[in-house]
Order: sequence, then C-alpha cells, then structure tokens
Amino acid sequence: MDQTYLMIKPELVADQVIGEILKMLTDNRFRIVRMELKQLSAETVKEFYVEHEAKPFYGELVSYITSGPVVAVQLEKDNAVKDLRTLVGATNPAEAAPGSIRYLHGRSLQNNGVHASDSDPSAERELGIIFG
Ligand code: FUP
Repeated sequence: MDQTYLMIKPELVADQVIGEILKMLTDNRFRIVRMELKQLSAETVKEFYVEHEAKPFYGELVSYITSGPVVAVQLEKDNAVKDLRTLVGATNPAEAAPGSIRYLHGRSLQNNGVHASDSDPSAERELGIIFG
C-alpha cells in the first residue's frame, strides 16, 4: 500500500485543531499507521527542508517548524501521495481549493498549517528523517 507523510505544523498543534485534521484524513480513507507529537530539532528540520537551503525564507522556515511540537503522521492509502496533496491544497492558502486543509486552517504562505510529501521518493525520505 502507498505511504505518505503529513506534518501538522506548530501553530495548528497550539490551536488544538489536530482532531479536525485527523477526522478529514480518516473521512478520506487514509489509514494512520504511525503518529507522534514531536519537538523537532533545528538539525532535523534543516535536513528535512534541505531543498530550500538557498532560499531567502529558509531561516524563518526552520525557526517556525521548531517553534513548538508538530504532529508527524505516517499515512497509508492507494495513491496516498497524490490524494493527500489534493486534500491539503495549494502551498499558499490563498490559492488552496475550498474545503482543503490549507484553505480551512492555513494563514499565510509561510504559516500554511501542514506539510505533505510531494512524491513517493520524498515520502520515503521524509518518513526516514522523522521516524528513523
Ligand atoms: P509544499 O511542498 O506545498 O510544502 O511547498 P514547498 O516545498 O514549495 O515549500 C515548503 C514550505 O516553505 C512551505 F510550506 C512554506 C514555506 N515557503 C515560504 O515560507 N515562502 C515561500 O516563498 C515558499 C515556501
């Protein structure tokens, strides 16, 4: 079965909306196979977002993701990566489809609420970094 990685970012954990997001996942037939409330280190987040290392927003991205615990979720479903990206919506919440997680819970491009793997290799890499 296909697997993917969802990360509920710190501001949504602080806002106590984890339950709503998990319900959206199970309503859409994702199976939660592993889940952890985790404070990530700067080292872990730098490795996780290494593709953005040279971008101007990289430093802020790392401090945002380490600003509090995230909820790390390993999910299983046929076409897990593609279907989760659809459920999550566009990177910028202002462009996310109505009803998507970022439309409902994202605040800005930087504070967009959740991360979802963008390909099968990314999902494998990210699950390895977060869960070992
Ligand atoms: P996504 O795959 O949808 O998570 O988007 P990206 O990999 O392009 O971006 C990763 C994270 O960097 C986003 F969730 C938010 C942040 N970001 C910014 O803060 N500014 C930008 O201009 C682009 C992305």
